[in-house]
Amino acid sequence: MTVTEDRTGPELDLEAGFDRTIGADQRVEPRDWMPEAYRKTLIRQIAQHAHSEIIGMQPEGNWILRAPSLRRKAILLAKVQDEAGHGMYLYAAAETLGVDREELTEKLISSKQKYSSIFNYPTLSYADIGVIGWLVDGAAICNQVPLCRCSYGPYARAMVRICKEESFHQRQGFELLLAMVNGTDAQKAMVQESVDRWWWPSLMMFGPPDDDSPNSAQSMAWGIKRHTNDELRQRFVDMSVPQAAALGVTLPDPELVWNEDRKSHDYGEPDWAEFKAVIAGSGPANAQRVAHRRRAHENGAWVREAAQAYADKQAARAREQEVPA
Ligand code: BYC
Repeated sequence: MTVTEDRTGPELDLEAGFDRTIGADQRVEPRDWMPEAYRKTLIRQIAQHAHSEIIGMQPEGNWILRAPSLRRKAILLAKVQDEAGHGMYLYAAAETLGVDREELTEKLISSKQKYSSIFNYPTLSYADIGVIGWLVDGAAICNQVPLCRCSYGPYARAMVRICKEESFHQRQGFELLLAMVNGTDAQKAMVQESVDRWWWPSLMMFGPPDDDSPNSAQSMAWGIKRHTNDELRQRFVDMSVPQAAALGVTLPDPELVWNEDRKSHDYGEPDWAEFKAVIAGSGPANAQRVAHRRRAHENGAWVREAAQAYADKQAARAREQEVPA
């Protein structure tokens, strides 16, 4: 249902109903009335999330043909396919808010909508496959588990399945790294070099610091986000430190230290100027990622046209077979 922000008597009732749903921590469903700003915020976040899954296939897809064994290739193929599936669930969730997937794809390939900053960094070695699983999927899990309790039903339900798959992704990354750090000195060095490159961009996945996050307060009030960016970043740091120790790798932050008072780790400040540049389109791989996605979309035009022609033909046949009343 399309609504205007011009509030009349009945609309105030609708708004009170929406507020009650949020206040009682219940789910908002597609047919329920919702404020236009809530709908827009969800479309923005879910579309960015869907785009991230789809663009996120590229850095890892880059290594499918170079995976060192059949087993590693099968794992990587399955993971990249899962990411395509996540993108599909999320586009479907966005469509329940009244937008069309085609329209969202257009916005992605014309850079009018964002996707996660992390996928604008290149995958330079096979260790990156392990580190993406460990750190990038690990960060995604920290960020996304609370989204299973998001106030918008279709997004929350999509996240339940996505999170189950993400946790496998994280484990396969850690398992790959464990094999590499127990391998040759060259393999160990490859893992450390990769961790050095991905640590800071992984911290940036959680978004800007809370005092520079324009959307957090409203999204938290609406129950879309359940924790602030800094809270989740802290959770990720605390989770990663013992895992790094288990792998025998060093996290590239000289300020990283346990703080007994806070019962958490203190850590250094990510380079927020770099983050801003990456989300503004000037990261190392932005142009390549978007161009690749645009090309894939254009190359797929004939498939969409063929599917449409087939659907039209089926519909025409069904009409012909209809017995007149
Ligand atoms: N990258 O007010 P803020 C995956 C933007 S896929 C780019 O804090 P919000 C995976 C933000 O959009 C992982 N942009 O925003 C896939 C906003 O700009 P606009 C994707 C970012 O929405 C394949 C502005 O900065 N995960 O895991 O309250 C393989 C101000 O920020 C980023 C999701 O999408 C960023 N990192 O909070 C492996 C999770 N951070 O839109 C793994 C769902 C911020 O106003 N999304 N921006 O122009 C969220 O949880 C939230 O949207 C965010 C940002 C925490 C990301």
